[in-house]
Amino acid sequence: MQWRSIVVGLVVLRLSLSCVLWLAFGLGPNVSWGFNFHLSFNLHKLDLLFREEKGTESKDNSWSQRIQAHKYEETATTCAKVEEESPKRSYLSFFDGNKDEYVRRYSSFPDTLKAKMKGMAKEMFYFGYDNYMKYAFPEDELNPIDCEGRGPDVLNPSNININDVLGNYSLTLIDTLDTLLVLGNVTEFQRAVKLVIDTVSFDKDSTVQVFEANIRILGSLISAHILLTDPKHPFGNVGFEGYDNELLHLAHDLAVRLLPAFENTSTGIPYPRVNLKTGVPPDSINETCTAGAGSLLVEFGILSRLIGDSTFEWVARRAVKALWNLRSNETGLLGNVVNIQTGQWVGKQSGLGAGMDSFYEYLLKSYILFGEKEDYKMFQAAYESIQNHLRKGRESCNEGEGDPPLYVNVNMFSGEIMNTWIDSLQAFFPGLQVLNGDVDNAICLHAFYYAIWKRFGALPERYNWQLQAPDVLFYPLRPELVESTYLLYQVTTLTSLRKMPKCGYATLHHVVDKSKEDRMESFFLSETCKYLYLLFDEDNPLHRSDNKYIFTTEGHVVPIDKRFREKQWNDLFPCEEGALAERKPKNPPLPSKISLCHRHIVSSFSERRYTLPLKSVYMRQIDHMVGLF
Ligand code: DMJ
Repeated sequence: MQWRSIVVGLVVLRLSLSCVLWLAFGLGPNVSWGFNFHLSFNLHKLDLLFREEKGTESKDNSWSQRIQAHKYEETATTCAKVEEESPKRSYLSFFDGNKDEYVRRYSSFPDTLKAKMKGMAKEMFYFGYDNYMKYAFPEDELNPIDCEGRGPDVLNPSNININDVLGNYSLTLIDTLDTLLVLGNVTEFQRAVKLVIDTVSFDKDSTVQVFEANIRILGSLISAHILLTDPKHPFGNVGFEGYDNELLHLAHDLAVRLLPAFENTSTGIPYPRVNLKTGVPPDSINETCTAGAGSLLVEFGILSRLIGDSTFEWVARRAVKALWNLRSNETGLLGNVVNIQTGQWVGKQSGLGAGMDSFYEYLLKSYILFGEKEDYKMFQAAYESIQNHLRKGRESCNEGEGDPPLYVNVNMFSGEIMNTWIDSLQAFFPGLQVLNGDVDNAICLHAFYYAIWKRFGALPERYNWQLQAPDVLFYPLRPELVESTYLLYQVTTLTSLRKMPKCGYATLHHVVDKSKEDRMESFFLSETCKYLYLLFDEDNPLHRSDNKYIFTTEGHVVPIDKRFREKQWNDLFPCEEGALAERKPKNPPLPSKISLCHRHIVSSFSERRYTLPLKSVYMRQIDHMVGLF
């Protein structure tokens, strides 16, 4: 609708002028992307200012202090208590005499800089991609320090860190296909597609994780196939003569090879791994994580609807439903590891990061894509349990007193806090909150992760919020923070990605001493670079209001298309009881608050009177809380 576009346009304009880059410029002392910003940021001075202004000390009633006092006494640090600022201080004006460092730092983002960032994101992608093609293809990954290819670790089958992901199927090339289109490189996209068609086979003696093969390979193949054949031609006419649905056939072939994971399981929850030639290995464990088993529906569902065979969607849905039925009656929460035969929870930790993240993500994204109301009901119930049991801190992100909101890891049955770390995978959650229309909570959680980024110039795999220190130190170039940033329609820079050895970008082994590992995971090109580029490419076809797309959990672009909302079969779930067996209306509307990947901003944003998405005082509090000053 016209009026809607105008409102959205105005909101976006306002954001880009005034709210925007509390992210981009807040790079802290560790980071710079090859150039210096004029704004100097004297943390010591700011700290003094903060102390003077606030009287600084926290009250005893904060949840984090209670934990510190009772359980983890080795930590002396406290979370600063924030009092309400007077309106005069709260609604800092853009023109308010440069008194506030945060406003000065984050309130503008020149077009020239944006263009420069866009160019750098592109360069970064091509440095990794070209070198992968030069030194590593047809192997799965590039070792960016030795400039060599890497395939499965055949000498050590128990090396699941590598073997879960690398299947001897040119992983990086496949995972990267749609990023080439997002960057506007149709020629290379077509060349890459032809290479995949000509060289890739899944008839391999590789034992891979079902989840990883699904999100990185299957998801990319169907995304590239859809974009190739999309009659709307969002990226121009990218199809080529002679294309005969080969990518779809490859996707189907792979999915068939994954199906044994869903057999001989008494719960319907799949085995975690399959051998692409022989099926489930005889010595397979009976345990899987919730995200691994419950995040297959987007790719499997699209495949089913593309080829008119309900099998794939059916097994994926059955797994989701089985997991869902095992949630705690008390808290409504799920654990992170489950036995697929007994349905017993082996891991009772409930959080938003590793082992659980994309389970929640796919409940909502499945609904957005397929319009099955049951998916949305599950998502809403899960979200409510998360807010009730995982979320700590003050009630409102941008108002009131107390610690900033934070999502902790709790016991799924009792709701008690199990540890004091959060992981870097959880940084995706603000993006999901945006899709769910909960922008306020998204802002605070994003700000927390961003503060950690500022401190280390990367996200440590695990950060201990009580000790204000990383628990697990590596950073494998993950996309989650930039993904959320993109979905918050902000612009940022992930400056520390300048970990450029000889021929690619290397995993940071240690976020403090910045030592590196010789590995560049495929999601760096498929997700991290893609989201970075999109942040700065305002004119990208994906941002046109007539184009509605969603990103899979691996960042693959999929159109929200009527044809995915129309089933070609009558009884999708003949064996399911209850809600999943219900006949659904054909095209239920999207929830009104959902913001898809083109630039729709929830309207309450435009009503705000302050210039930054998060008041300076709260940003300062978060920075203080992660030990930035
Ligand atoms: C990606 O492979 C996907 O985003 C997945 O859902 C979990 N995270 C990794 C990258 O960190």
